[in-house]
Amino acid sequence: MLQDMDAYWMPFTANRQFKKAPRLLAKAAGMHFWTPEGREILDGVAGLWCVNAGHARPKIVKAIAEQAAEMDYAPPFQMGHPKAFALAEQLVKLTPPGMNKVFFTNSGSESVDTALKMAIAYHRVRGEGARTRLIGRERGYHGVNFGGISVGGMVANRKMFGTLLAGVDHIRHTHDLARNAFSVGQPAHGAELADDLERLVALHDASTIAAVIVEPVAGSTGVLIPPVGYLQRLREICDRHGILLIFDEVITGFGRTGNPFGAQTFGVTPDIMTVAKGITNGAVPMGAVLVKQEIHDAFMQGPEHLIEFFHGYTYSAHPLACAAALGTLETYADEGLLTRASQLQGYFADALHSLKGLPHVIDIRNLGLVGGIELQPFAGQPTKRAFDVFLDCWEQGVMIRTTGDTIALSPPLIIEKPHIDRLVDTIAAAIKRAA
Ligand code: PXG
Ligand code: PLP
Repeated sequence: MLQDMDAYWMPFTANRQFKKAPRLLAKAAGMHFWTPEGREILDGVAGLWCVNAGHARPKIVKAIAEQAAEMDYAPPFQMGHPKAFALAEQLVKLTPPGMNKVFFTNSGSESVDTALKMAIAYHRVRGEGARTRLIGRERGYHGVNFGGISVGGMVANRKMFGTLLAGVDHIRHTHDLARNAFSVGQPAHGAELADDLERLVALHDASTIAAVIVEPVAGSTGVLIPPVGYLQRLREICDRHGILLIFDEVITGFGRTGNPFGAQTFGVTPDIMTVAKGITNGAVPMGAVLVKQEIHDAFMQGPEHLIEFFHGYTYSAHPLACAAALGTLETYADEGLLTRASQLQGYFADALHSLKGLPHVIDIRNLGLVGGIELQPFAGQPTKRAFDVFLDCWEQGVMIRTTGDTIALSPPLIIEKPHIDRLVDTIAAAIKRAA
């Protein structure tokens, strides 16, 4: 029976195209999905950058099932439950030194809006209430809520939605095909692009700027790896001017770049980190904001019976999400997954860069277990060539993701070398056909 697909308005989907030729998933385990007909699909993108330990991992499944039976829900305001505290303690063991406080949300978008509100409120509780301006970066992706699209820099996600938040500005993106095409790992050129923040400080004055938010590796826009020295320079400029630095680690968190967080891979500690996705291995929606001790402490003043931060979600620290996250962190620890990308990245890089020279491949980018393959668009039809490759790979039993004309890869961190070979071989054949 053909399922009725009319009622569901699908997110970030070409709805009409999809409903004419649906791609349905019915089952998942390890490195694979299966369609309802039982066709096996290799997962080249960890679902949507989130299933870092692979699918249907026993400790996570068990934790969720047991928690659902024991306590389905507990209100998070003026109440707590043991797993929320246990999870926060576990998370701060993974963060850079000093990032000791955890605020729970349900998604990356909520984490971003929470972090932006925290930054503005932090300056206010310290008596610098004029610091309200937020700085993002061109081509940034910070989710889809109004705060996130305001600091974000992907035009399609912004242009339909009016005037967005006031008082936001953007530094330049770091993509530079002319100087950096086919760099293996971090590109050599572009640290000086961080100085664009000095331009905005000169324009607005530092006393009006609350925070700068960037992804350590820009994922959604097509995998842009930060140039050597760039993030260090951004950190220095923020320090010079009393501006908070927020790393949006929704994709780079939980092992994607070879360390628990991108902050550790790049050796730069932000003031606030936003995470989601891999925190529960994608199994239950959850996000978190990880914060330096002194930011949290600045709020802890006034009468003790008063709420210090007027913010939170009905489902903050949801028991099922906390259980899933604890099962996830245990799985990551058991199998060394948070550093596994650093061992596999050489093989992954070689495989990806073997695609250099194929028709229409104009750049290949990689770091840890993230890869980007940028294609020359068909004249007058942006995004179509990459979408053709995506559809071709799906037919061949491989799931990839495309954004603009870039193929983005972010396989589960349990991937083995033969899977990498199959992934890259399938993409190579599809690129040759997308002529
Ligand atoms: N920040 C970053 C850096 C992200 O990558 C979000 C925030 C938002 O998270 P939620 O959980 O609200 O979706 C993300 C999410 C893509 C793609 O095409 C990437 C994301 C979401 C949807 C599509 O690469 N990342
Ligand atoms: N809208 C209404 C009318 C609500 O009562 C609430 C929460 O109580 C919300 C939105 C926010 O929902 P959530 O806390 O799940 O983000």
